[in-house]
Amino acid sequence: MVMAISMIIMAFTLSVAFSTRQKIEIISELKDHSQVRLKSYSAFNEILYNILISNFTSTEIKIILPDGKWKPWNLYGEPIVLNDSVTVKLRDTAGMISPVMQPGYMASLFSGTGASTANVNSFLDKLADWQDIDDLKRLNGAESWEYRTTGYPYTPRNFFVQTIDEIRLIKDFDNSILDAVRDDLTYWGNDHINYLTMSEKTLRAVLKNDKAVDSILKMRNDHILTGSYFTGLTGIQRTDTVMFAPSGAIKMEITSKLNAAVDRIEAVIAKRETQEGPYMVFEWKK
Ligand SMILES: [Ca+2]
Repeated sequence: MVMAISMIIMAFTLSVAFSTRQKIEIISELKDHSQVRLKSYSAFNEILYNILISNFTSTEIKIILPDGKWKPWNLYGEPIVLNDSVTVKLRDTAGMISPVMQPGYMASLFSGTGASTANVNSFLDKLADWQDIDDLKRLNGAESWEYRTTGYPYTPRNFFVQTIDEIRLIKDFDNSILDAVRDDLTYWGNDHINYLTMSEKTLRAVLKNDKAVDSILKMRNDHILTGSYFTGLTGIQRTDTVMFAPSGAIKMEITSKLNAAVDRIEAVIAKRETQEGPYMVFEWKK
């Protein structure tokens, strides 16, 4: 009898201890989650502040430190370690490729993934048909008839794509091609491009000159890359659409981690004053 009672008491004590331990684990996990969220938002504010008050070089933001010295934050997507738990990637959107403004460069990026020339050309025709207002099919294109007769539940928009991922809706499109270059595409197309803030992948795809790209990357790493050096290496001159300066529309990707908790913010911020405030938020993804 005594034995049975002490067994019951032991089982009860064990179960209380187990559920308490579980509760403590859940509470500490929740605490981690709210802390990483806080860290992401605080990083967002710090970056926004720095974008608004700092000077831009051709490839970087110069962050002024309290002692008057400065440190560079690159605008071509190399990870920047903000503190123990937060890493940030900043991209000048002028160094990214827009499917609306630079479809040819997007095709070069696609070719860089190993897509065949025939596939890329066929995609370009279909993209053009998707966006042009008429219903006249290009050589390798597709208009409403081609979509309807092959079982697609929709037809082309006949207007510019509204997001990058809308490209996935284009007839016969291979999603893995877009996945491979998604980070280098932007919807916030600029009227000018800045080669100096392109990623290595984009530079190799659009310049098709590995030797020049190697020199560009080396100079950029040494913080000495300028427009004139770039022109010297590639022959590409500054024009109305080619500028060797960031656009002021900056994409930021913030990742905060604490133990198993992860929080991400992705946003495109433009350094552009309106009546409502000193900046604009073009895109916000949490
Ligand atoms: Ca069309």
